[in-house]
Amino acid sequence: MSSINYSERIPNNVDLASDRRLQRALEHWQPAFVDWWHDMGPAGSAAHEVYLRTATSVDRKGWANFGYTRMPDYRWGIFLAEPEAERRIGFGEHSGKPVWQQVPGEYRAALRRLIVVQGDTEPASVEQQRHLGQTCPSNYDLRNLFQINVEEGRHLWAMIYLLHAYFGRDGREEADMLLERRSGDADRPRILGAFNERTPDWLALFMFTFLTDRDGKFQLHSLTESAFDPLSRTCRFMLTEEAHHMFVGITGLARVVQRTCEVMRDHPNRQARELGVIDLATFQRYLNFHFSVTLDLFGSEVSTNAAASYTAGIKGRYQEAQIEDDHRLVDSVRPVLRFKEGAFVHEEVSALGAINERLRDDFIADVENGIARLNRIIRSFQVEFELRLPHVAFNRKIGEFSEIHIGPSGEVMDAESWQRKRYHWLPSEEDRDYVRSLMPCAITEPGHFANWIAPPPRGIDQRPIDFEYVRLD
Ligand code: BYC
Ligand code: FE
Ligand code: FE
Repeated sequence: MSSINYSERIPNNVDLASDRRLQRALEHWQPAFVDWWHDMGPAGSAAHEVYLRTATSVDRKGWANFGYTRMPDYRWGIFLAEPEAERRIGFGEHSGKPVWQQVPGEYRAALRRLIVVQGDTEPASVEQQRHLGQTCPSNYDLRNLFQINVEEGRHLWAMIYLLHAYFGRDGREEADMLLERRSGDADRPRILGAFNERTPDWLALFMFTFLTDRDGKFQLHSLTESAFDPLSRTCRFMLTEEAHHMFVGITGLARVVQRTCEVMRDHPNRQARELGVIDLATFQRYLNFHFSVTLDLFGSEVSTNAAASYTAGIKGRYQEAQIEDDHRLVDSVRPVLRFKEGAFVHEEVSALGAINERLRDDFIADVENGIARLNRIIRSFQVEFELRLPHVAFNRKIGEFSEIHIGPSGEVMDAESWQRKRYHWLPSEEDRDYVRSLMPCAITEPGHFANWIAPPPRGIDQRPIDFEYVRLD
């Protein structure tokens, strides 16, 4: 069961061949996916041979498989983690009953919506990152970008499979629409805010993979808890891919910080920008931006959608089984930060309503670990600067704080003052132009790195840093 059959047109470990109708439907969708990849996938990359990892099975050993592939030939497929014998529902009103192998009619619409929202983010991120190959800081980084892109493409396949296999005709229609929306498009945008923002440069990419892919981690974790077992198994396998995306994010940011600090140490009387590296103030503004748009991805602080999903058993909490409570939460409360009559207050609300907020808190704690790591690097160079996450209410577009104006330290202000200060806190066009000016072209010669980023401590798959990870045409 765990090994993946690559001799089929659509590699899979779900015995697709035994369901001809489904197989035909997916084979019908496949060319549209390939067209989408051609139009919206990494620009100008079709002839490159990329040292990619491809899953051969869904257990740990299955990841050891690296080799050169042209991306259009990548074998996107359908891989579910092994079923867990006798798995039971771990939360909500059906707690303790066996998990579902089919979608219960009453939850069909809600489940489909979650799967569509999840699926929509995957191609969106590929679209957002489409041009970054043309300004990569090294051959090594180019390979990592492409690895992420093909895996996000596969994450789309993961959701498409569920839509086709379990949601009939409306599932197929949703699957088609997932290839029709476009990140940032005025008429047919992607569903969630952050996925319509641009990822115009590599600092933005590392912020995105550090923060927004980490939203992916937490959302996928809560979907692995789902009573709908095929969704749980799909997400469990996706999480093994996600780890690399976040690795690219945190190590990318660490290398940027390291390089800036090295250069500042060596030239104590000069400005970072004169020296062609990213100044930490700009770095902080990028962090403020990406953190705040990613917080929005968790939805409203108090959400009836989230309460209903939890009660139904379709979306749980992060590491549900390790939480010590009744896993039903009918009578539980939780303090949530709200804005009432001009001030922040902690208010007790029903724990069910605060499910999104809880996941956001888990996410923030995880992000804090990464920030601490970056600050340790800064301190090791004795540079006077401390990166800080902005206040949760800063620059929010969704939820409790979307209508108010709050500075990064939580200061309450009017709209006009906020607008005046905006570019102290968020990247300005000038900041973005400066960052882009550091990245005029792709650096692809193995072992060479742009001036603004330190080389990684080690290569991929135990290869040397100057290994030719991408063979250009
Ligand atoms: N932008 O009760 P509310 C990833 C909508 S990332 C626009 O506040 P709910 C990846 C919401 O849809 C993980 N709209 O929130 C990372 C609802 O609209 P409807 C992606 C938003 O429903 C990097 C209304 O506001 N996966 O995988 O509890 C690269 C009120 O909703 C936003 C998931 O998100 C927003 N930010 O929670 C590649 C998991 N926020 O339905 C990939 C699946 C809310 O009333 N999705 N709205 O028209 C979910 O669990 C939930 O849909 C959300 C929202 C957590 C997103
Ligand atoms: Fe993904
Ligand atoms: Fe990802």
